Amino acid sequence: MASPAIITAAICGAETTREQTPYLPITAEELAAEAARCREAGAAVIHLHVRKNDGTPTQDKALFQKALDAIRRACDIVIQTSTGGAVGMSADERAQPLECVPPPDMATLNAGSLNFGDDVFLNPFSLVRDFAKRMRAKGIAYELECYDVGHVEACLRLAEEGVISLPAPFDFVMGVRGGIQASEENLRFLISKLPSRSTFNVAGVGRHQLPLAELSLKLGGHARCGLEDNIYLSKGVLAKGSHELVARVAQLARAAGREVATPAQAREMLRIERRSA
Ligand code: KMH
Ligand code: ZN
Repeated sequence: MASPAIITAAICGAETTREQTPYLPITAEELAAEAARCREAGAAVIHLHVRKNDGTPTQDKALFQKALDAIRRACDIVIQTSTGGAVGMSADERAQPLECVPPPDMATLNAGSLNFGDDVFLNPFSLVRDFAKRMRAKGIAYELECYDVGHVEACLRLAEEGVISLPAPFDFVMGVRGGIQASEENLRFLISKLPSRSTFNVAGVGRHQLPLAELSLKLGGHARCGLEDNIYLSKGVLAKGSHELVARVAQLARAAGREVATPAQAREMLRIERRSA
């Protein structure tokens, strides 16, 4: 019997703009309302970025604190803060959400560098070691973000060094221009590299989001969806928020014979303590 499927809603991101979609949440209140709609639709985890009021991506601690507090008031969803931020940000800038009180349940740990469209997303080993140490000190669970197969292999080396411990939850981000592309063959290859008893989530970029979510759910993995990675529900039809994509992925999970995980089930599976607001 396959485990319940954890749906992660990436509701904001750093790259999607209001010009591309009017449904992008920006303020703490908008993020909290969207998080609650996603929870209602079947999401157990929110992958969280924040923006300044003008839409500029930021990793500002005070804005993360406001968003975390508002989401916690709105629902019981697991909150995974980004430590990736936007390309070009410094390590200290990116690490700010880890300083919030109480800390987020979870955070991303980006496992390696890559060309990111026309930019470069830098994650040298020194940064990964530093971020893993900061998360461990605060009791924050990590999801290992892998944009290519070498990043999965890098995680195995980091585990040998004692920087991370295995098994761990991996997230295969597929379809970034510069990373591994979104195909069944590539997903099966990534899964073949996964250390034993580790779990995988799949974040397909753009039009690959829903097909890759469906495939991941059939192969026993979890799925991430939302406006950070894809703004369309179907060809030419904007999703009126990440919750519409979550509802679709929840249908796909049930069709694949998977129960949709509640936040409480996700906390147990991801070994996360419930923190009070
Ligand atoms: N915005 C991307 C450059 C994360 O959240 O940890 C990185 C990102 C990854 O979104
Ligand atoms: Zn992100």
